[in-house]
Amino acid sequence: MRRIQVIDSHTGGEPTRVVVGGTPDLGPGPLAARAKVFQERFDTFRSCVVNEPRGSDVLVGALLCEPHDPANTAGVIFFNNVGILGMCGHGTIGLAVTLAHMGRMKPGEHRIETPVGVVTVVLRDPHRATVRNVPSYRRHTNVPVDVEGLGRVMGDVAWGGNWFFLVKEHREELTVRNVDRLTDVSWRVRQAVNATVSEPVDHVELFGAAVDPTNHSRNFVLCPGKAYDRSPCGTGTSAKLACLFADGKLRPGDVWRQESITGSVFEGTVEPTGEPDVVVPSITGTAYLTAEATLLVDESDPLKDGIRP
Ligand code: PYC
Repeated sequence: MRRIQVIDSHTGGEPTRVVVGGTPDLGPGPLAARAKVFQERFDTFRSCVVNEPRGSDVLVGALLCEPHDPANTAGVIFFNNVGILGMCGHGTIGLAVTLAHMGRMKPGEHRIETPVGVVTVVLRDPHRATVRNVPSYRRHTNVPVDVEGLGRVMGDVAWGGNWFFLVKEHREELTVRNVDRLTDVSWRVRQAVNATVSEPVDHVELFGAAVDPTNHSRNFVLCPGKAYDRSPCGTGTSAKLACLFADGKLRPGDVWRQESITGSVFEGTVEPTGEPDVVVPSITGTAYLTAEATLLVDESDPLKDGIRP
């Protein structure tokens, strides 16, 4: 019987499963190189941890790694039901709260290595953290895509640690009871975007009016494996902040309150980098622990590696 130790949390409703023991040996080197080893040689481990019967489509895994630079607090490789994520904002907040619970992170500032660069996390209290993300920017503005059954949809292509297509104008109702339709629409938008632009866009965001008037906007975010983000999505909010900055609608010091489809909120701010329209976004959110567990992997189980969608 193989054993894998995990700690689960949720950040604004979106779950994170941090793998803290029983992890595969990815060898030394920067996180991007180790992520490649993880993808090429340990994809069954990924699927075993996050997919059914131990997980679900919505679960994001976080493989806790030794940092390449010992001055950094930790390294992490995020993954989901279909593969590896470049960065994950809600997952980094979940990781910080998990490391605090393990006694491995004290309140204050910490550097975390990811496959797409080093991010900073400030642990504010046992539940609240701010992630200073990788530099984020808009690549294309108002790209028209022809979506099957919907017609022409316009959106921006932006990087926030993952590639996003951000749609402001649509006729969809952004409510939880409408998620089946939102998922279907966003999936079709994603296919049209992938047939139009060269960036590997794998997340789609629909924006609308916030339900809570103290927030600036509500979003629905479709993740690469067709699950929707229960949180406002840290990398997706970063992409949004970059677009707002490029449009002159958000200045350094302004706080953007992004509401998710479930009503949870991330607060975002930007720091210009000096490069035209490139910002470093900071995302603040709250996470709570939900489980400490040992996953058991019986080598004789025909579904030991999980059910891949
Ligand atoms: O919070 O960045 C995020 C994220 C990406 C995918 C799911 N959540």
